[in-house]
Amino acid sequence: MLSKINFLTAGESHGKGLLGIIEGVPAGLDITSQYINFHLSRRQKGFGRGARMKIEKDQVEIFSGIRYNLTLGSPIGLIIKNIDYKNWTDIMSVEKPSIKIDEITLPRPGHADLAGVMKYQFSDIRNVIERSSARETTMRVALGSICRKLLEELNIHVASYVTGIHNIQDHESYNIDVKSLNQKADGSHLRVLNSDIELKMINIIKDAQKNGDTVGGKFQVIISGAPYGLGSYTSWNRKINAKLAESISSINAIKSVSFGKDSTSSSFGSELHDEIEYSNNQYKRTNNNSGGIEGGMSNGQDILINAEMKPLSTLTKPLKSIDIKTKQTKLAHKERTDSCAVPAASIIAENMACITLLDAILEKFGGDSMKDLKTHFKSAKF
Ligand code: EPS
Repeated sequence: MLSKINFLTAGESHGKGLLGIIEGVPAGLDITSQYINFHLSRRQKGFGRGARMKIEKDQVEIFSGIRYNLTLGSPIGLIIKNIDYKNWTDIMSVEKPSIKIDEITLPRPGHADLAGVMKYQFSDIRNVIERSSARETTMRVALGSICRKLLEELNIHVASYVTGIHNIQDHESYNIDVKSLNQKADGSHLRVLNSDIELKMINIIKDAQKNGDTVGGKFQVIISGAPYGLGSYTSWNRKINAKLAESISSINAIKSVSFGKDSTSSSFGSELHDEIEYSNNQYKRTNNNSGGIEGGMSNGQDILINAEMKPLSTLTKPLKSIDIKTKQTKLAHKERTDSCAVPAASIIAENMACITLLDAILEKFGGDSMKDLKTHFKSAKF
């Protein structure tokens, strides 16, 4: 549902690497590969990641669209190589390999495997595994970080932290500015703000690893500095909450997205809605249960997005499945995997939010260059 930004990624998990193109970023934005690499490294962290993250050191090559560190207004092309590709050259060969490669025929419950082979009429599940892997989100973070850099120039900041792992939940509310929040979360093994529960969470992940199992969790993305009126109530496909929900629920293993206060249906209306006050020529709200969005529009408060991630579906203690060749009951296919990727998902969600928010900013304010955009943005009522 984006209207001003267009982006596309390509690449298989164990192929040569990832390609990304983003179009619609105004000219004159200062961006370096170091900035993008910093955000790529944030996605690679988190307790519970598997051996793959020790192999990859994600580094971007800017292929096009940037000259002397400034965007040209043309499509920006990025490349990120897979270091692990050297171990997969036959399995992922573009040409038919000279040696026989065994097909994967045991779909993993919860993964894209079964629906994928049925849809594309494949006999080898490898064809599905490769693109349905969360490796692809590396490029989304790289493209999203370009949008983030632009938002930062407008004093809009995007952060995230983990609010739950398995059955351990963080019920605290934090009153920290968004920049410090990210620094604190980046310093934690699990992106949690409450160090009292971090060890319990780590132990749950360790137990799951020992049992060949995986765990999911929850996180919150927080956006500060968004002006009034991103999105619109006028049509179903212009609502900013719908656009953010679409972009964040597209992240692998995300099962739900909500805004503001959790479980709003159990509150009375009188308890939930944020009363309106006025002082110093500004409207103020007593609370932010709405998560900064009312009527499909940003309302000048921080935007709060909650998301829930299911436990990953590749299990080293696999579930029952059916061999798609013989139709015999067997245990599902085992792949190297992560036991928990909630911290990584929260970084990916930050970056998907950046892309979506930039689209909404460009829709409302427009501008071919950063100079134009900043002039239009300054005229906004906060
Ligand atoms: C993934 C399985 C693991 C993860 C991968 C996502 O990869 P591998 O099969 O190579 O061990 O590490 O995530 C990434 C590679 C990444 O960059 O996040 C899966 O099946 O989705």
